[in-house]
Amino acid sequence: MVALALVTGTVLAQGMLPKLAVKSTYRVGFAQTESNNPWRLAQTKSMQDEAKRLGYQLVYTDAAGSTAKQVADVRSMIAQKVDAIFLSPREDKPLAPVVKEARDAGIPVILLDRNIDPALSKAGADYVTFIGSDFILEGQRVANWLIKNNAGKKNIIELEGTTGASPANDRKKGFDDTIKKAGGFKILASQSGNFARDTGRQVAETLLQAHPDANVIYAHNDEMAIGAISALEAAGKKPGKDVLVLSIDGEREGVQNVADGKINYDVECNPRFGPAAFRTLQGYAKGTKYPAKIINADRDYTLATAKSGLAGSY
Ligand code: GYE
Repeated sequence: MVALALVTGTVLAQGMLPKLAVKSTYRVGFAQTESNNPWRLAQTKSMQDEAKRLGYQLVYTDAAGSTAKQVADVRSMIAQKVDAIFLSPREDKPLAPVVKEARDAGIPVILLDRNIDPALSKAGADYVTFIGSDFILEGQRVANWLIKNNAGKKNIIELEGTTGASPANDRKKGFDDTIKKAGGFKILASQSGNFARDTGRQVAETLLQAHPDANVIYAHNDEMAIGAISALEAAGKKPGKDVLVLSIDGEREGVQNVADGKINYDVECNPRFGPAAFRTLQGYAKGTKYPAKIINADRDYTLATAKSGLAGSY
C-alpha cells in the first residue's frame, strides 16, 4: 500500500517536495490575489500569454482581494489535481497551510510576486521557490533617492500596501530602516491604503489634514501614489513640488506622472512573470535545483528617464 502510494507520488514524507513529471503539456493553476490595478492585469496577461504560447492549460482564479477566497481557490486546484500551482499569496501567513496541503497532495507550488512568512513555509521543502522582486531593496532605493534629493523636505507620510502582504512589510522595512539611519527625517504617519487608488486617496486626505507640515509622501505602489496626488491637488498643494511623491511599481500612469513632474521617483516592480514562471516549472520537472528566491531585475524612473520609459511600461 505504502509502496504503491510512493510510486504514484501521492504520499510524501514531511519536508519532501513532490516531483513533477516531464511532459509535453501541463495543466497548471494560477491563484491571483485581485485584479484591481494595471500591475495585476499585466501579471495575469503575462501568465496567460506564456501558457498559451506553450500550449499549456492555465486554471486561473481571482481571489478579488479576499484571502479566504484565495485559500478556497488553492484548495479547489488541489481537488482538480492540477500538475502544479503558481500562487501569489495575498497575505504572508494565512496561505501557508494550503501550500503544505498542495505539497502533501503531490502538487508542487511556485510562489510568484508575494512571499510566505519564512517561519511558516520553507522553499525547497514546502514550495519550490519564490520568483519576484526584492521588496526591501525597493524601499531602500526610495529612501536613498530621498536622502540625496530631499531639498529640505523631511516630513514623511507613508502609505502602506495591504496589511500582511510581503511587499508591504518589506517596502516599509527597507525604507524606514534606511531613513532612520540617515537621521533628520520624521515619519509623521504610516497607514495602509491597501495598495488601492481610492483608499490611498482617502487615507492621504485624512493624514494630510492631521499633518499639514507633511512635505513627502511615500506610497508603496503607484495606485496609492496617484490617489495621494488627487488628495494633494484637492488640498491646493502641488504634488512633486510642495510635497515630494515617491512610489513603486512603474505602471504606465505612474510613469506618466513622473514625466509630468508629479511623482519625483518611481522604482519599477516588474509584473511580467510568465516566461520566468514557466521556465522554472519546466526546469523543476527536469531536476534543476533552485535557490529560495529568484529575484527580478527592476529599473527606476526619474524626470530624466520617464518619457523614454513610457513605451516599455505596462
Ligand atoms: O506593487 C501592487 C500589487 O505584490 C508586488 O501588489 C505586488 C504588489 C504591487 O497589487 O501594485
